[in-house]
Amino acid sequence: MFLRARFIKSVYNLEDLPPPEYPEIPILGRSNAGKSSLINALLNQRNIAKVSSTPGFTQALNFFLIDDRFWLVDLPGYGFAKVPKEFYIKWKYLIEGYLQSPRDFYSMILIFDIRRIPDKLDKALVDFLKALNLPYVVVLNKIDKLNQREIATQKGLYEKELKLTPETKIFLTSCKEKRGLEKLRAFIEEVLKAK
Ligand SMILES: Nc1nc2c(ncn2[C@@H]2O[C@H](COP(=O)(O)OP(=O)(O)OP(=O)(O)O)[C@@H](O)[C@H]2O)c(=O)[nH]1
Ligand SMILES: [Mg+2]
Repeated sequence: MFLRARFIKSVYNLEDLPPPEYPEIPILGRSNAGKSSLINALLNQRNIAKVSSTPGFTQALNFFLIDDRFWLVDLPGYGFAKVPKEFYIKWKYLIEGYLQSPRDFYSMILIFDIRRIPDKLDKALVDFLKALNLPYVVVLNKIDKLNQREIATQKGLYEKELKLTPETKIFLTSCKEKRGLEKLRAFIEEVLKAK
């Protein structure tokens, strides 16, 4: 169980990244997938990370220090319609620059809305992480919206489309109904201890 979470800072430019003092677990995914909600759910806090039904809500890298042990980093999402191309280019520069910085990444958490079909942006993100050899786990969120059979089908689709290896850990969660979070917390504990 994580006990104490403290918001540290919002980073809009790579020059403003805090020195890599703690193990870092960034949360990546499409806009509206539930990145900010996942942080709140994991920490059992209502609104430490700001959640919004407006896609593109989180625009900075937001650092949260958990129990003086590690950082969870809430990232701005990609891929929502109706934004100028410059916005995506800026996102790409910030995120790619961050992921290529010499930091103490323990694992990425890649979160998806399980109802969606993975598209080329999702695939590009996974390919990027693979190319950099960055460790990641996959979270399929919003399972409250589907039945068991649909969940199994979508999970299979993600494995296939993102070319996930059998070793890739996949967590099924609902931030809304607080499901599947204990396993994800246990995984975080495990990576923190293993390194
Ligand atoms: N039904 C359901 N809705 C969820 C779940 N998780 C998040 N949501 C909703 O999805 C919307 C987006 O959630 P956010 O956590 O703001 O998403 P985000 O990935 O941080 O989005 P950006 O900051 O725009 O990148 C909000 O309306 C949430 O309430 C879930 O497990 N089930
Ligand atoms: Mg957000």
